[in-house]
This record gives sequence, structure tokens and C-alpha cells, in this order.
Amino acid sequence: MADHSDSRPPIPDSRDDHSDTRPPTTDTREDSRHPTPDSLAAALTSGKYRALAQAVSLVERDDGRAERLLADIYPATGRARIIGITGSPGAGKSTLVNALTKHYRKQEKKVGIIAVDPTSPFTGGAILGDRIRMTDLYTDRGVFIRSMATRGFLGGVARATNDVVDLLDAAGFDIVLVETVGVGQDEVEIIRTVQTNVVVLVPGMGDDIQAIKAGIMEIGDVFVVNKADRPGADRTVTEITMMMSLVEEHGDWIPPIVKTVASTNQGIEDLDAAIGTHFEHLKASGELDRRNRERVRIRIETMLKEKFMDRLIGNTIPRADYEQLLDDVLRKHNNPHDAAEGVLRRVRFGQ
Ligand SMILES: Nc1nc2c(ncn2[C@@H]2O[C@H](COP(=O)(O)OP(=O)(O)OP(=O)(O)O)[C@@H](O)[C@H]2O)c(=O)[nH]1
Ligand SMILES: [Mg+2]
Repeated sequence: MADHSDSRPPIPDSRDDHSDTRPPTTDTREDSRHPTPDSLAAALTSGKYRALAQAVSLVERDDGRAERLLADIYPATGRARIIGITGSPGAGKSTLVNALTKHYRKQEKKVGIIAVDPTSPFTGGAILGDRIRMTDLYTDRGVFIRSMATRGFLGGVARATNDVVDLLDAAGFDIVLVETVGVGQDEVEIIRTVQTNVVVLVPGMGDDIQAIKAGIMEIGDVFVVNKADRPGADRTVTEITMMMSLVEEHGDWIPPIVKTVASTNQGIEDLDAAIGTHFEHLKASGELDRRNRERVRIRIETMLKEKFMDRLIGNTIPRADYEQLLDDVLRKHNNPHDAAEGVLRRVRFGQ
């Protein structure tokens, strides 16, 4: 949901504009530093790296031009493979992403990397470690790396992540790797929008696996036991296998378990093969269409929630009235349930 306390200029509103459902752009000047959404979209879809960087910045800032741009490039999306890399902090996700990226680059595939960082602010924090490790990738125009912070992100990190995936896709990137720690509502939402989710575990988790199995077993399409140079890797593989047998969610896909040592590139080819096999399965079983459809559903519903709340409060319900409503509930003159119902009764749908 948008935060109204910040000092950015408001995003133009298209409510009264029936001829075009997209918001008018705030800036129609055409120059290389301030390209219009249309010229940016054209440059981006023709593979211009700089246009991609500019476009991602617009989405990150939730700039008024971003929606128009995203609408323009949407027809050019649908080719990229979207792969999630999920696992607990320090499991080696970034190292794995790094190794996979180098592997894909040898096959001349263009790779986008989005690191969803739960804590660090946008410009600093933990991602710095990743930056250092990925230095050699930073100079490669076939690789695009961005980090997203789940905190302090205007407009929701799940929405922004999916928007950046679209930009990368439209810019001709073959593979988009999305690294998440996999906790919190935003991250779960992101995981639900990838095509193949790789869950990264490390040896010696034992009780940890027991504790997290409920969530993690269902979301994994491929399991990685990274840091296989450490003792206990085989035991971890056995534990995952055992727990997997308790899960019936996977249908006819049995998630493979791959051992890797990401820091020395061991097992990366096996991981690539496992991801590839999963993609073939997705296509052959019709599951790919189902997942892509689910991705569309989640994206639309997330945006609806955001936009609905935005327009509801401040428009349908003046902000002062809304604050009064909160006061009433706080003072026990009303209750949350009736307050929400009361608000809903003031909304006229379909107008
Ligand atoms: N021994 C060993 N160390 C590894 C391996 N893979 C990664 N590491 C190390 O583990 C540490 C954490 O690796 P990262 O790739 O940053 O882990 P991450 O999961 O991305 O961490 P966060 O993004 O902070 O959640 C680094 O010091 C890596 O060098 C491995 O296969 N074996
Ligand atoms: Mg990382």
C-alpha cells in the first residue's frame, strides 16, 4: 500500500479519464535523461541496457511513468524462465546464483538477478557482500543485478519484483533468478509467482528441517543441499527424501535433490539439469500454464488490493473521517469488524 507520509509528488490519477485507463505521464519531454515511456519501452525491448536500467529505476521509485511503461512492454513478455532461489540466511543462495549465472553465460543466455533482501535498505546492507562477490558479473552486459529491500519499499516489494521481472523479460533476458530468504508475506507472494522454485538447504540442519518442513516441502520444485563439502550432506539428503514422502502436494513431480558446493562450482551442471527437467515437466503436464495463470492472478489481486485501499481512503472516505473511524474503534465506540463493514457500505462498485 502506498505510504502517504512521504514527500514525493502524487502519482497522477486516471479515475476521471475514460478514454485511456492508463495514468497520464508526468513528463512528456523527450531527451536521453528523461525519455518518455514510449521511447523507453522501444529502447528496452530492442535490448538497450541503459534503457533497462532507467526503466528499473522508474519502477523502483514508483514513478508515475512506470505504469505506462509496464503496460507498453507487457506484450513483449512471456519468454523468460523465472526461477526462485529460496533458503535461510547464509545458505549460499547468492553464491549459487553467481555460479548458475556463470554457467548460463557460457551458454550465451542473458541472466537477470533480483535479490530480495528482507532487511537491508535499498542502497546498502547485506547486499554489499553479494556485490563484492559478483563483481565480475557487474561488468557483463548480459547480466543485470538488482536488489530489492522488503522494508521501506513504496508500493510493495512483491509487485515491484514482478514488474522488474517483466522488464528483464521484455529486454530479452532468457533467465531471471529471484533470490529470497522466503519468509514474510511479500516473499511468499514472490515465491508463488516463479515458475521453478529451488530451495537451498545446508548439512547439519536436522531439527531445523523438522521445524521448517511444513512450509518448505510444498514450495520446493528442486532441492539443493549446498555446502556439500561439509559433513552430513548425505544425511540431509536422506532427511529431505523422508520428509518429501510425507507430502502429497507435488502430484506426479518428485522434486530432485542436488548436492552442490557453490563456492567451487560443484554440482552446478546437475542443478541446471534438474531445473531444466522441471521445466520440461511443467510444459508437458500443463502445469506451466497453470502457474503462469496463477502468477497473473496474484499480480492483479495484489494491485487491486493496493489500488482499492488507496482510492478508498482519501477519496471515498476522506482521510479525516477515516482517522475518526480509527478513534472510534480505539475508544470502543465501534469495533474493527463493524468499522470495515461500514466502510464497505459506502463503496459503490461498478461505477
Ligand atoms: N563451505 C562452503 N561455503 C559456502 C558454500 N557456498 C557458499 N558458501 C559460503 O557461505 C557464506 C554465505 O554465502 P551467501 O551466498 O552469501 O549466502 P546467502 O544465502 O546468499 O546469504 P544471505 O543473502 O545473507 O541470506 C559465504 O561466506 C559463502 O562463501 C559452499 O558450498 N561451501
Ligand atoms: Mg544472498
